[in-house]
This record gives sequence, C-alpha cells and structure tokens, in this order.
Amino acid sequence: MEGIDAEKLREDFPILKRKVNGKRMVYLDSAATSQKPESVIKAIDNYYRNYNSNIHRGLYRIAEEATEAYTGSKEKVAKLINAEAYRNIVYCRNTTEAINMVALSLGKSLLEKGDIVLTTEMEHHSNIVPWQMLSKRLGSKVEYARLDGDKKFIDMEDYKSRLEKDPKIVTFTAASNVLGTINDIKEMTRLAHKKGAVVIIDGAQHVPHMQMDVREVGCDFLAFSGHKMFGPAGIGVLYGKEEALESMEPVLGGGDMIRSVSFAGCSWNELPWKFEAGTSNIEGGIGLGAAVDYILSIGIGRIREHEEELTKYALESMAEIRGVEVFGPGIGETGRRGGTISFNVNGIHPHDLSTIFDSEGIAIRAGHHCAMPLVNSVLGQDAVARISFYAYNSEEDVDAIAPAISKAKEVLKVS
Ligand code: C6P
Repeated sequence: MEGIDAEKLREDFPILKRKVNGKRMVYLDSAATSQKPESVIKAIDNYYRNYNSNIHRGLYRIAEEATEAYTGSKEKVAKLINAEAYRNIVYCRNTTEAINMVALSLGKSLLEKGDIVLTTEMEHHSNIVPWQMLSKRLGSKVEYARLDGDKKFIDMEDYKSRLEKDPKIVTFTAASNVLGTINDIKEMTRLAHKKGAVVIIDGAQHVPHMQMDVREVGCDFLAFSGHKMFGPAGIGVLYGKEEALESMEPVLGGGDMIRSVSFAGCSWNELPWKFEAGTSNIEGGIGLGAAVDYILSIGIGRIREHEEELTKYALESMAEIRGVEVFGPGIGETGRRGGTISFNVNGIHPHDLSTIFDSEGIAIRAGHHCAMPLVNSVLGQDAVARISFYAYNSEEDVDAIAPAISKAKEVLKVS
C-alpha cells in the first residue's frame, strides 16, 4: 500500500494554508473535529447555488436532485461501514444524538427497574449520561467495565464477569478519545450477544480513521459524527440492523416520518425516514456524502496506516522529553491504539501548555475531553493535554511538538 503524502494532501484543505500567530498552522485536534477538504465545501456550496430545495416533497427537478443527493449520501455511508443498505442509515445531529435516540426509544421500552446497562470506564459523556438519565427515570442501573491495571485496555475478565449479570444493553466505544485505545469490538459484541444483550457501539473515533465493518462486527447499533470525518457539523449517523430499527419507536414525531396521519392516529414511514422528523439537514447529508467520497478516494486502510506510523513517531519523540507522561497504549502497542495521544508535562497545567502551543501556531486540546470519569477517577488527573492526528498531519507537525514543550518549560520556568 502506497503511503499518504500528507504535505500534498494538506493542499486540499483551505484552512491549513492560513497562518496562526504568524506561524504555519499545525492542527493537532482532529479528535475534536476534523478540517474540511475543498471537495466537501464545494459540494455544500453547489447544493445552495444549484439545487437548493426540500427533499421528499417537491415533484420538480431541483427537489428530485436534492432528494437523490441526500439519499445517495446514505448509500455512500452504508458502503463505508459495509451496512446492508441505506435503509439502515439514520441521520441525526451527531454521535451524542444517535446514542440518545437509542436510549430514549429502545432503552425506554426495554429497560425495567433494576435492569443493567453495561458500559465501560473509558466512555465519552455521550455514552454515560443518556444511560444515567434513563436510570433516574426507570430505576435501571449503569455498570462500568473496568480498565486493566495499566489503565490502557478494558479488563476483559471484568467485562465478562459483568456480562454474567445479564445486562439488557451493552454499549462501548470502539476507540477512546482520551487513551487512543482501540477496543476488540467484535469479541466484545460476540460475548454480549451470547448473553442476549443489545449492543450499541460508539464509533466517533473509529469510523473516520480505520475500517469499520458493521456486518463483521455484528453490532445492533453504531453511532458516529460527520464532523470528525471531513464532513460538516450537525450531521451524524445512527446505523441500526433492520430488525433493531424496526423494533424501535420513533423519538420525534412530525412531517416526513409518517406514512399516513388522520385525526384518529398515524402510522410510520419506512426505514430510515421513520426516524427523521421534519426537514432534514440536507446540506449536512450532501456534505457527508462528499466526505465519504474523499475518504474512499484516499483509502481508509491508507489513513489508518499513515496515522499508525505518525503515532509511533510521536510516541518515540515524546519518550525522549523529560517530564512527559503519556497515557494509553505505548510505543510497542500502536496496533491497538489510534492517533490520539493524551499526555501531561510535569509541573505545567495542560491549559497553560495549550496556550503556549497556540502561540506557536499549534492547536491541541486540554481538559477532561468530555470523559471526566476516565480522566479524573481512573487516570487521577484534573485535565490532560491531547494531540490527535488525521490523514493531513505529517512528521513536520509532530516535529513541532518537542520545541513547543521546551518553550512552555522555559516560559513557566520548569526544568
Ligand atoms: N469527542 C473530543 O474532543 P459529538 O460531539 O456528538 O459529535 O461526539 C461525541 C463523542 C462521542 N464519543 C466519542 C468517543 C467522542 O470522542 C465524542 C466527541 C470530542 O474528544 C468532542 S468532546
């Protein structure tokens, strides 16, 4: 497989041409949101300039073109994750909304007082809070599979022993936004299904970066966000197996999600439209379709390979710097981690570090990364600094890290 020429790929991204504080912009926060290539920006621009209209409503040329482009984008998304068909692809706002939809619909109908939802200690808030909210209403319980002693991977013995309590729902992230850890989602799904649980996977940090094959994994649901995979904000995906989606009641009611309505009642539209009430985020769907085209034009396997090499290079270079503590899988374990590296520098608060990085034109994130239970209780940190890669990052970007840390030490008088 031919490697990615990141410096060349960078040219596809208008924003990466700008300077920050007079310096070449080094964008190392793609786990928060990715930058957008020209092709995605153009696809949205083209929709508004040439065929802006509502979908599923007008019997005229541009409305048909918009409907076709929107539905066509679902076919592309289905292809990317090897879903059965576009019927299985429900659009919503983001990963958070996708997980909430399942919680509010399936969760509400499936769970009774005392029932268990099993998740893990490495989840983003979006895969904790909806289940805690549900437990307040229904009296259900949330359990968390523990991390191993090194705080890198899920402790599979603990996971298996919690499955013995017969949770009704099992939900976990495919890849951690803090540790970078890639979970064995196929095995975790197999084990949960053996116990009869419904399996929901948070794919926010996985789908943009490596091959996701929902039919091979076998999960019932998968949630992910368009904005983390070169697409626009405000469009997210809930994939569901057909029988799982058919068994779910819609969360929102209104236009487009119905087959018929009378004063006496209503019946639901076919999949996936049953879950998309009101006018959809049409530009978002079209933009996401262009984003998937872009991913496929590079090759998801090449993206993964590039990021793994970059991660190895970054971990090696960070290991040389005094006072740097890296969280998550190490240099010899890059096959089991993505390109998200959380770290701290002894004696420097991550927020200060981030500000000094910014003065060098480098964008990193610092904080709890919407994973407070993991960062505070498991890692024992108030906050961590985080760099995260995507296909457009290069070794030159990684080479900017060490001098920025040196500058922070110098400014803050830390040895
Ligand atoms: N993590 C980060 O900087 P939304 O906000 O709904 O698009 O994605 C939520 C989400 C869910 N799961 C995981 C594993 C995630 O990483 C995220 C988003 C961003 O880490 C913003 S907090």
